[in-house]
Amino acid sequence: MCDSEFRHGLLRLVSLMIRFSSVLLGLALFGAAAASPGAAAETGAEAWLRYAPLDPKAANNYERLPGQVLVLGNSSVLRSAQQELVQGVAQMLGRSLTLGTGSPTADAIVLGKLADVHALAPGLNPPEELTADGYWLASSRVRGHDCLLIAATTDRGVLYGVFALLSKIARIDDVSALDEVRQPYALLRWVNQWDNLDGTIERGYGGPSIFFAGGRVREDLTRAGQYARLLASIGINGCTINNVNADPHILDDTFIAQISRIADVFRPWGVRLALSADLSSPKALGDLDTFDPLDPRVAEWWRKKVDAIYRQIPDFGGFVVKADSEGRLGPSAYSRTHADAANVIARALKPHGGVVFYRAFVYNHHLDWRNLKNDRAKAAYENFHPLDGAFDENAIVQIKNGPIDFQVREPVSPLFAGLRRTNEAIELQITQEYTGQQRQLCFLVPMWKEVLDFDMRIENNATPVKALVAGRIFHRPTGGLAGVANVGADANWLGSPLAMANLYGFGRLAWDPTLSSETIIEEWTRLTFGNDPLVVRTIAALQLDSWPVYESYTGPLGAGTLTNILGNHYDPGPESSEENGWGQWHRADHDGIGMDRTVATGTGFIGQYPPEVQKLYESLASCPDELLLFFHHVPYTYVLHSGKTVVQHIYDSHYEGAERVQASIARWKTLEGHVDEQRYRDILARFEYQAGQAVVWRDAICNWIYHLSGIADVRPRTSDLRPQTSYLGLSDVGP
Ligand code: GCV
Repeated sequence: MCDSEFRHGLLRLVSLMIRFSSVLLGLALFGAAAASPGAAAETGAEAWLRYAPLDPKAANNYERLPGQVLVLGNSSVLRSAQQELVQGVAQMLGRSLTLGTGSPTADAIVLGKLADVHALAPGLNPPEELTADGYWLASSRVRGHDCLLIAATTDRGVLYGVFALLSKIARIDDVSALDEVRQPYALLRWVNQWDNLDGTIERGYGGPSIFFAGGRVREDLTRAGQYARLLASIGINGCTINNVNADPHILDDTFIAQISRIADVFRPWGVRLALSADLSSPKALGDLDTFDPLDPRVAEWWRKKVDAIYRQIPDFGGFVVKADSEGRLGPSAYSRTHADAANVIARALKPHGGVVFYRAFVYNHHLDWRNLKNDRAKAAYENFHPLDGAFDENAIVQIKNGPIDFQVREPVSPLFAGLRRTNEAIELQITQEYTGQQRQLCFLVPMWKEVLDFDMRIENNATPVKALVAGRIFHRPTGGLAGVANVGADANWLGSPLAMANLYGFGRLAWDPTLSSETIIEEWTRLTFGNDPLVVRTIAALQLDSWPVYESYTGPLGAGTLTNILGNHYDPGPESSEENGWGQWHRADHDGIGMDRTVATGTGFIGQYPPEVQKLYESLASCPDELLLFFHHVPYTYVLHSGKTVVQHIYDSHYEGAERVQASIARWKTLEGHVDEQRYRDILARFEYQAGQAVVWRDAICNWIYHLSGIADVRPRTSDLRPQTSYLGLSDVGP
């Protein structure tokens, strides 16, 4: 054994001893807490709610945390808040909080709605007015005792405040003198699940459904309840549980009773259950001979159906609707508009406080690819902009972030600026359909930040997408963010431990889109892997690099993810985009590449943006390199702002991307002994697999572009990287 091996072995031994002794310490000190899921093998099931025991030095910071918890009021959400607090404090600090009632008899953590807090301490007021779901954390004297108040206007807000306090403790933040108000940026913060009733999940990569199996709601809904807890911890307040390609039978009367069981396990976490509905349901279920939204019988059908749902699920959130899209039936069957379709459902929901999210993902997938003026990107705006103002107040148009379909890089959808008298929500995709399907690392928060921060310059004013979707610019009654999550029954929810940063990040951005990617990933890493600075630094950096890295070997210069769009959306397959009606064209031929979407010579798509943005994209001089091929068709020899030709950029970025993934392996290996063995090995294997996949992509795309362009790489290169596609049976065969 050489010296360094010996030192390494010794270090590992010491680290194991430390971990062993802290386990013993944990067992001795924390009693029941040590048997908690957080102390068990790290499968990732607890995600960012591990509440791992703090080391004694860190725990000392919380010596003065009150030992009593007082809950003002009684509801299932408040009970969750109390239990969460007791569990978190026990696991992290090894202290058992005592439960009090009435008024504090010792220093206490006081949980309750502001009105109830005022009954105890009339003079106490937050520094700013609390809106729905916002909370106030404050250190204050109450009836002679030092108290930590967690107050809100709703029970749900109190629960959010408890999660915030526990997150601070887990990240060793100071909680000794708090006076902070946190308010959600947008009212509606939902996740969508694309679960089918047979238990499969469309574009799900984390195992089968936690809700359905064999055409029924699962008997055991433990995971569904745990999911709601995770969602609540990041401020998500609604969840649709079934695929937007909806099976009409979800609305069968007998099925609603089953679904109400899922609502029951969501309710204690303040998560409203919602459903995807098929617009043709009145006819498809055999009740009527039509689903024409303007037929009074159809309106009556929806009203009765919705009333029946609310009888069983009083806090039902509403519906998401996909219509006239990818073969789904829609209002066009009766020459009606999308507003007619949305409103017939919205009106049924209105008396109960429900909402309908109507998806703008409407396009013709039989477009004539030979017509260079055809452009799928134009579809959402063309369909919905003329209807601005025609949607009811509780209808929301749900718009995918980009005009195509969750590609690795797209400009923002111009429709965000095209609706001023209509509620909007942005749809982001947490499940990594086109971005590595959780087998490859791609932290999407930086991409989402770019979209949310993008300034549409409506009437030459600052009008960022985040403010538009929250309804802040045009003073809309509601709006928000929807994330397609698709968690499954795998222990770690999304099929990969590092991918959970995307779910966490979605929730944090929906709550506060002004948070930076760096802040979000640091929070997530500390909560998920602990506070070891090396671990935090390394994982945060790997995550922050991962989107540009993935883009560099899969989707250059805005051409779209050059994947097999007709099959698994995962392997390289640039030829599959062309010569079909799906409209994910990159128009690569022997002379050049890219879609001409200019007003001057192309499809005219750019004309859908407000003037300042049009100007930015229309001109080659100002169009950013990363979106060049989305907006322009150029010869391979076209010189980018970077000084490289397009073709050379494609070669270089693919080689660099593959090298950077290879380098991730070494970066990850620095964490051996700093991360629990189970997750260390799992993630290492994933990086090794990804390094192989990056080589597969590099070689496929470089060969393709060479054969198309006939222009050789100026640096003829070979690589010593070898594809490693055998990991965990994840070959290059897609889902
Ligand atoms: C649920 C893309 C996906 C489909 C998805 C669709 C949508 O086309 O590949 O699986 O369908 O988007 O968002 O409706």
